[in-house]
Amino acid sequence: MVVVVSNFGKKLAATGLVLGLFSAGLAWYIGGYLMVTPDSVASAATSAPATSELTLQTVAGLGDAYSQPTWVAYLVKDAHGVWRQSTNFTVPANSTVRVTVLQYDGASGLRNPFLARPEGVVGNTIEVDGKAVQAIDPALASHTFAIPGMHLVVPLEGVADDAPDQCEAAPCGLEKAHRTITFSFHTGSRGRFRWQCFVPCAAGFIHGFGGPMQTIGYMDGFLDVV
Ligand SMILES: [Cu+2]
Repeated sequence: MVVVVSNFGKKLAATGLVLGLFSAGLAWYIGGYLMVTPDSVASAATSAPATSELTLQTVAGLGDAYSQPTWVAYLVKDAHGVWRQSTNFTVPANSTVRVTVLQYDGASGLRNPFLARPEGVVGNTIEVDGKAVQAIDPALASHTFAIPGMHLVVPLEGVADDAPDQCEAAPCGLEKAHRTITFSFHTGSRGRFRWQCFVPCAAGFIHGFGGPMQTIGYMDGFLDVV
């Protein structure tokens, strides 16, 4: 009888320990992973009235594979010209934002070719390596910069697979193979808008839409219009 009680006590203690460890793990996952969002980086003011500049780059692999997974990601240049790992951007309300995307990643291709046509940008035109373009080949899309709530879609053409001098480590410098995509869009009243990539670019995930495609700081984030 005594033995039974003792065993029961041990089982209870073991169950309590497992539950405690599970709760601690869950708390760490929620607090340290799910609720962590990168700082917001403001677009840079320009001399033209009500205009600012946002400079981004997309890279094939961000992270050292130890402290962070090596994932496809966007980076943003801050006011001091330093590349930061953040996908939360702040831009002024009722203004024109001029965006430059330095695209260092290869093509994955769009599932929905409709998104290969820019939408919501000034003149319905984007510039790819200095050339005005009204649509790209959907198969050559590497990422999109899309803000559904603002009806903005910008497809980003990828670097050719055989391009020399491809970027291995982020942030990437201008000497590495890249495409330069520029466009402008107008902001309206204040608000927080979700933006995201729509190209299934998450290598190693089911249908290419897991991991970085659903994690703030990689392939999606927020545009705060203030
Ligand atoms: Cu992407």
